[in-house]
Amino acid sequence: MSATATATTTSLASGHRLGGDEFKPDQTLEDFDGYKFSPIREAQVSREMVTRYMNDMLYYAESDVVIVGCGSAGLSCAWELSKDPSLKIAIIEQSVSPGGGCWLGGQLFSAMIVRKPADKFLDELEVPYEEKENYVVVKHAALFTSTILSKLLMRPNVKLFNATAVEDLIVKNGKVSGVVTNWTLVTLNHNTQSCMDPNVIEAKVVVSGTGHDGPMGASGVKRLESIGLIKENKGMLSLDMNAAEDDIVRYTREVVPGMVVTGMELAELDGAPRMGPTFGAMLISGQKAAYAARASLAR
Ligand code: AHZ
Repeated sequence: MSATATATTTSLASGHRLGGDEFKPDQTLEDFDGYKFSPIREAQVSREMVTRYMNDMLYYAESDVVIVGCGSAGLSCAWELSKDPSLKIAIIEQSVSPGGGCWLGGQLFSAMIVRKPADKFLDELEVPYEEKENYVVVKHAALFTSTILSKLLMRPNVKLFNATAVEDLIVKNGKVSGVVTNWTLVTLNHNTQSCMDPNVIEAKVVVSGTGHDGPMGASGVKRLESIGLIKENKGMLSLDMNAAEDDIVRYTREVVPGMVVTGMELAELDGAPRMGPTFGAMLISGQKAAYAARASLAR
């Protein structure tokens, strides 16, 4: 055994705390012998899952806010909105894994840079970081994403529908009034089948946070352009961290009645530069989008 491994074993055996739980030095491998689970019927498992999902679909068919895209901007918006327990918030994420680009800090590197004063948002979530003069460094972007996700999903007024894509918007009299959804695997296979109609969720406000252009990205503002509700998407500009982060927060707004846009989708709409791997603007744009959504709800 290496010197390092010995040192670790010693510190654990002397009662080192692991993830808040007390390490039990007297527990042994043999304690797992004969481990037996309580009995269950297969149909029971199925019913537990199906009833919950279907009840959620019934309940959220009319939501106060639908957030499209569960990246760092969408997540931050959902967190801010979820503080009001009277709001019913549905998050629609096309991927199986929520979090968008925020599982890594950039170019497959782990650390996440957040420029001040957005560190206050991390404080609120109790995400630890290393302090620098003008910015902070979270040791892994996944630490931010998993923390905000776990706190958000514990809130009773939030439902995440993942593996579900928003295919279109509901628009009535020039106001965005909800979204058209489908299982992502169905959305990806429309051209291989004859007809697979979607589902709908009505919403008083839609927040679109689908990121910059890509296979699904910027889908909200692209749809607004194709149905003539906005004139054009200017397209994301090349990288300038200092300009980009301030721009994204400044541009965060209700773009057309009933639809707020947040995060990098705004760079496509307004022709803002990209910022690359600095995340402060996503967090604060998400927060600001929550305030814009609340203002729209109050009208
Ligand atoms: O899967 C997408 C991702 O999780 C999801 N999404 C996109 N289209 C969707 C649709 N229906 C449902 N039609 C959809 N979900 O939206 C999420 C977007 O997350 P993101 O991390 O790509 O965007 P963001 O704006 O939250 O964060 C951008 C982070 C970036 S990109 C960047 C640069 O390129 O310079 N810099 C930063 C900080």
